[in-house]
Amino acid sequence: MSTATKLFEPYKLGPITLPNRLVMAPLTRNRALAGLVPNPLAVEYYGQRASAGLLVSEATQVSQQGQGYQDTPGIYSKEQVAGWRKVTDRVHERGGRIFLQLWHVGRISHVSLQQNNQAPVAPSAIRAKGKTFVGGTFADVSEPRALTLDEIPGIIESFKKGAANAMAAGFDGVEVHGANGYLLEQFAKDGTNKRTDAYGGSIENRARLMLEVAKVVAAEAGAERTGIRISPVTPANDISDSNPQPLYDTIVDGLSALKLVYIHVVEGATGGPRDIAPFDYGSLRKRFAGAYIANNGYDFELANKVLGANAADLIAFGKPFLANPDLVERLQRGAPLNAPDKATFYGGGAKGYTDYPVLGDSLQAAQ
Ligand code: 8OZ
Repeated sequence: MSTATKLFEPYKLGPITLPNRLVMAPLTRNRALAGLVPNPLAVEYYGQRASAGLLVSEATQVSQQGQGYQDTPGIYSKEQVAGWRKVTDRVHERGGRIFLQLWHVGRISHVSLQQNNQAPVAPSAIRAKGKTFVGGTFADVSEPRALTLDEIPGIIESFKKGAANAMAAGFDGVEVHGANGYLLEQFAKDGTNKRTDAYGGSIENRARLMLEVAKVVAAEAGAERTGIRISPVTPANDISDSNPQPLYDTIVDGLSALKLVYIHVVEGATGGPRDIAPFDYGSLRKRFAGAYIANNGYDFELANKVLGANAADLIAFGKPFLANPDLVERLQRGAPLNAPDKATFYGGGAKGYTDYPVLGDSLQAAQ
């Protein structure tokens, strides 16, 4: 336990000083209320976790079209902005910092979530093998339709508006969701993108939408307050690419040129094995001028090892933060961690959301 750790050292992320290197990863919780407005319980949930170096919100759709699961919050209506404002106020009162994750699911959706039961949109009309949670149950995702070239500016605009709304709601910055098989990754990877226009074919063309979105979001929020999440080799949501290394080398070169403040990299299969496919993450770190946030299956030991080797600047923890509001303190003290309860990850109320105990609680309970 006496191993030196950088985990609790401060880090300067653009204009913001983080008190430690722990990031709370974005976590989908499906508890938004009518109008897809953040639940008042979300105020408590994020506030409880304010000791993280940086919180990243759950994935938040930039438009109705961008929604793919029931009860996920949005950032496109006045009511949603007002709901998020309560979250950011609470996090700031508790001394924390929070970015909002901007999301468009693309083909990972269901007609019942779309305006007039229309088909979800995608780079190409290829249905994903997979399910989404909708109407209280798991259903096959719907057959998507291919976006026309003249619809693409509207997609970019929806991310721009989402970034403006997030900043109006008091977020410290935004993270573009470019990972886990959703729209921007569907354009980037060749298993889902069969287009023959400027957004398909070559690596440059497939990277185009992610980079154009990153550019407008950075112009809106400030590049020094804009990060992006990517997952070069994940198979999540039936995504695949025949040659991810040059694709992501190119994407990260583009992101570095845009001066984004961080890349948040899901290493391996999202929520699964880290070694699912060979990939040189060091190449991304070398190419990118800003911070490298490493994610996926990290524990205290691996975090120390990777920070110690200077292979990452920050480490994002998902399930450990979900189940341990005081994760920073627990790791500092070498205290045991609460186990996450899968049954309450998605949907529901306070149970499994705001009722995970902090260290003082368990001491009291033991007395
Ligand atoms: C779990 C369930 C639904 C969505 C992601 C936004 O994987 C998600 C997600 C995770 O990025």
